[in-house]
Amino acid sequence: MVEVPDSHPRKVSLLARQRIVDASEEGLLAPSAMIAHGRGEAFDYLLGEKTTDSASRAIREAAARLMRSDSPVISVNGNTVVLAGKKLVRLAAVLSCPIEVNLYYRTQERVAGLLSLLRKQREEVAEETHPVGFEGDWPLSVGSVSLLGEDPSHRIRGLEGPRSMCTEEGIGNADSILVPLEDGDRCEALVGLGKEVIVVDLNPLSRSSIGATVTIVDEISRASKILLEEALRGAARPSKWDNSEALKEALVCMAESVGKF
Ligand code: PTJ
Repeated sequence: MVEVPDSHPRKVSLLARQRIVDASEEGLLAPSAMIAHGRGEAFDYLLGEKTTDSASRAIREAAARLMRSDSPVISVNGNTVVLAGKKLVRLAAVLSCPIEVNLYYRTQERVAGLLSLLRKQREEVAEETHPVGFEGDWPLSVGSVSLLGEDPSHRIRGLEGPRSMCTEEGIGNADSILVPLEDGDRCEALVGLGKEVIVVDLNPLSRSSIGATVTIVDEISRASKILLEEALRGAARPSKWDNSEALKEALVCMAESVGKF
């Protein structure tokens, strides 16, 4: 592991990269995980590696919808668990919802490895002091977060192959689903089933970004932290959300950063 001094302007990005490299060596990630990460980094560079006002609005909307849904679920893939697993465990504890490992490049070994990492992350989060604004028994709420995906007996209708495998109690029964770094076909199938699909994707032009109910164009680790804060604030109500407008705003932010030169 390379030492990165605190003064390095891109320290956060370099550490995230290292986490992806290490997890890849441990066999937790898809072979193309680094390509996906690199693509994300390029878009993030154009956003100035910060959460834009437009993304903040999308996060507020996402939190409002997740808070008010009857059966929310957080769907995670390899990159997401490695970059934002603990943050999403905290969010799941506040929303009282399960986390389901649902992979594009599904192998039983990777599902088992990612669930084991999530169990470790859940233990660590349970030992933390509760986040500001949380009322209740933090260790109990965190310990109650179900980690699903090992035995998927259900199928996402309208989707072929291993990507369609899911659990009934998680994605199967969910009415709203948070899916970071999602694939376009699955996003389309989930929307087709009448679910509210909240995507986190740095690429505003991806098929999942375009097909989602609410798209958060932000880096997953940053977005998860703010999602938690918004969920703890708990006051927002869902609006008549115009997702194409939000995507246009993200593209305008990127174009403006190009225009600075
Ligand atoms: O773990 P698996 O098997 O489910 O596979 C996961 C990956 C990500 C490899 C797989 O889903 C994949 O190939 O994804 P894509 O089609 O490359 O799409 C990933 C999208 O996520 C791209 O649009 C990236 O810009 C975006 N992205 C990458 N890193 C981040 C990100 N968005 C938010 N935060 C990130 N850190």
